[in-house]
Amino acid sequence: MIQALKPRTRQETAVRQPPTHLPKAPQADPAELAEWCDAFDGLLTAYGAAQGKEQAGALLDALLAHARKRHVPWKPSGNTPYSNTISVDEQPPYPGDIELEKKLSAILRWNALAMVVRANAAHGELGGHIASYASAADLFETGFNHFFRADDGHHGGDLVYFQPHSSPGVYARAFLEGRLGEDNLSHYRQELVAASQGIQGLSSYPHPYLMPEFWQFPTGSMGIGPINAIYQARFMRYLAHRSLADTEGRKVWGFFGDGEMDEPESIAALTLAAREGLDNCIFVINCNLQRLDGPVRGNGRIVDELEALFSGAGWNVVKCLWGSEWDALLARDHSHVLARTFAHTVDGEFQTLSANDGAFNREHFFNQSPELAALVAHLSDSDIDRLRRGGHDPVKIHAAFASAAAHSGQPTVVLAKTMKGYGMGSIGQGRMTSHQQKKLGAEDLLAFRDRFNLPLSDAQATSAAFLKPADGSAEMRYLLARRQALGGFLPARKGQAAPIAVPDLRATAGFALQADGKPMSTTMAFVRQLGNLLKDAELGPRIVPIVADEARTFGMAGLFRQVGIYAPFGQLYQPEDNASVLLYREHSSGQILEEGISEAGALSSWTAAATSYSTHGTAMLPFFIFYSMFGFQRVGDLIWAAADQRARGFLIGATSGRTTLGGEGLQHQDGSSLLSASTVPNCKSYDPSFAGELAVIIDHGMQRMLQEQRDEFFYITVTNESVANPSLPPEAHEGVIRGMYLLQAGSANSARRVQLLGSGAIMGEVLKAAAILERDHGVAADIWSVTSYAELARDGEAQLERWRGGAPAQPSWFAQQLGASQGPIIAASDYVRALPELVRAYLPTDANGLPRQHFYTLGTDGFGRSDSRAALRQHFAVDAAAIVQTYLRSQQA
Ligand SMILES: Cc1ncc(C[n+]2csc(CCOP(=O)(O)OP(=O)(O)O)c2C)c(N)n1
Repeated sequence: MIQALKPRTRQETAVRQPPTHLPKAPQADPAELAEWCDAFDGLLTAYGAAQGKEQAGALLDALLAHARKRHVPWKPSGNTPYSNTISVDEQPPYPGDIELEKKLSAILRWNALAMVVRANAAHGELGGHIASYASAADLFETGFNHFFRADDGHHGGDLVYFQPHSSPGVYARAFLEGRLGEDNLSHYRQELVAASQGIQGLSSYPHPYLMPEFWQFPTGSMGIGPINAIYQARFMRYLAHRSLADTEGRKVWGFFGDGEMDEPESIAALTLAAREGLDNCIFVINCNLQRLDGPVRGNGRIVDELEALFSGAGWNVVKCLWGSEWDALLARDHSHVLARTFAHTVDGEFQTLSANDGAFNREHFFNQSPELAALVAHLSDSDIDRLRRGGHDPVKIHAAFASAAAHSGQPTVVLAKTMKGYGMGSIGQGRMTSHQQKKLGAEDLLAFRDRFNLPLSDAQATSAAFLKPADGSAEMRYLLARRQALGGFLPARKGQAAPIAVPDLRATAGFALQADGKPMSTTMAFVRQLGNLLKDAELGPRIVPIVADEARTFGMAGLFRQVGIYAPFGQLYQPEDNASVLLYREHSSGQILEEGISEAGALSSWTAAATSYSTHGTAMLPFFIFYSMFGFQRVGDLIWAAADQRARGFLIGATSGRTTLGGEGLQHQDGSSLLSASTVPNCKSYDPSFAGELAVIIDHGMQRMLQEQRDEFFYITVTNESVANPSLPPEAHEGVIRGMYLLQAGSANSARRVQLLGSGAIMGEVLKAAAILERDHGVAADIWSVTSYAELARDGEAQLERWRGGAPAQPSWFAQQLGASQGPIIAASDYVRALPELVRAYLPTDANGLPRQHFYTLGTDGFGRSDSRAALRQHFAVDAAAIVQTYLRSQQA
């Protein structure tokens, strides 16, 4: 029994965040107050319904300004009353057939539940969720029936980010739409078994990688959906401002949980959305007040918290808290007793109320005061039970969505109050454990059937049979007609866009291929090549340079003038450096996305651009350049999601390696990003040493992504250390791409040989070590430039895989290159040893299958330090001396 709703101690009241916005005992003289209120009402009436409100608002603004002049320290609260934002008189007529929609949503609820129950009956460990969709169903359905536009060839379609664990509901709908069959639904979370039978199984959450014709946006990791959705909406504006795609009228809808809003990424970009006036972005937060373990804010009210947060960030907030059944009660609540009681009820109590029946609600909520009890005296307990929360009433949801969709100048958040596990009865609705509920017994299934009046026999219900109305039935005709009116089905993902011609490599990177020993860093070479690519008439406009406040660090300031920084409202000031060639130029059609200090934001922009070929049918080529340590380490999960979304683009990890960024120390020095990158299946990662190698890799990436339309992306590390760049002969190009090539052969006439493997920042030490070995020890050193241990290892694994499958053994590229070599192999890397260790399994072998040569790896394991490059390389034992020493010791072993 809850000790519900009794007067609180002062301390309790403080914890419960007493609302400041509600009518309470006036401090002012009542007569005086009444006069003020009369005058205010008079103003409203004098100007008529719509204009009256504007006038009243202007008056309040003016009064506030006046109060401030008089130093009255009062601020309006960030909260409005705990009621629906759209009043009954503002509510548009409902455009749908409520009864048919009710029947359809009952069927969808059932099929979503049946999918999870059946999967878990077959294999107890499969998991899945019922309670989340049960609470979100009406929100989704109102969207599907009345708002979500699909791509019909004219309107490009809305983009919907679905709450991941509510995906059974989306599958259930696709089943009724005829896009999925019973065989698919029966293989929910059984993708491998399904594939072995030639069936498309259903992925647990939205995964475009696994269901490439269905899901568009991966949302399974909480927080990724919200930040990606905002940057997607922003990217649509970017495309339009740059005249690359017509995104007018298209919306991004993001459906997220109230618990999910605790993730930092969920709220990281709220101010950006408001600042850029993204009225094409609508968030719908399903405030079922619960997360996995329990209440989101048991001792407070999440709706109030989110309202203050979003409105403070500059969003339009629409609250949808109470269903139509409350209208009459609220209309009669002249003394505001109901409003005051809501305001004193914390979410922990609202949850308990949702888990119990009408009698309980009467006793513990309405019977708190005689006045409140009187308000519901005419209602039976069942009537009280039927008082829905706003997020379960399509009429209220529709009003909220319509107002959100029509709102201009700001993004909108709809805060919809629901019940977790709605309709799941005593086992699921509002229970602490509802999130985990996935196995339902016969009684529970029958109760659910009865609760939603489903046309199922006992046998069908207890066997969790899927339910589909007959073709041509009123339900099916309605469902299909609604989608037809909105342009077709969604989600639906496209896999191709028109290819883009890649400019000739010699034209854009001749300087790098024919470097003739010129000193430059790979970062400089990258910026120069990018500058040239930007000038290409076809490809240039499709390039999206992205930085997170480090363009100057990487020598990219010249691009500010060349292509401009995207700023939706242009540049409203004359920049301080107006006369400079490196002028900071902002423009509404600027090309660079300057994201400020938000790698998460920049990565989200990159994802939107890198998937534009699919979402907008316009291929783009993003280059996000960042401190390599703040990529895979900092926003690795966003990169993983981009990989899932089949991103195509370049990530450029600059100032890379543990020792090139001398003075910056432990938190900046990266020894692991290439290792992380090697674990992302569709990411190809490279650590080039020279400008020519970099140029070939970029060209190769563009061919694969833009021409061949392969769903892969490239991570390339570049350094800020200027080195002498050899020219790159054409015959070396294949090796650069496949992971290694012979950079320099040691002298032919020496009996003693060593194979030195170098890459990226450490290549200079390898070259020095080779010179020392030749000069001081008479050892011929063959130098191999390893551009990618990850690609070498993948190739080695692919050969092994073929061999395991019965094909004759073939040496990997790594083994082929070193096959005829002599002497120990020593690899030195600016990354942890585990990176070069990736290739150990693929060493050239003798007749017994054992490695022919010793293989030693030197790397930068451990925390970085602030010191010079030379001191750091000595400290990590990756310098020339350490390489020479390793060789000499190998000869004593
Ligand atoms: C980054 C991350 N952390 C944890 C989880 C596991 N998880 C999945 S759903 C969930 C609770 C979600 O609560 P809420 O957002 O309120 O949604 P509801 O199911 O209540 O609608 C958690 C913790 C996850 N998917 N991603």
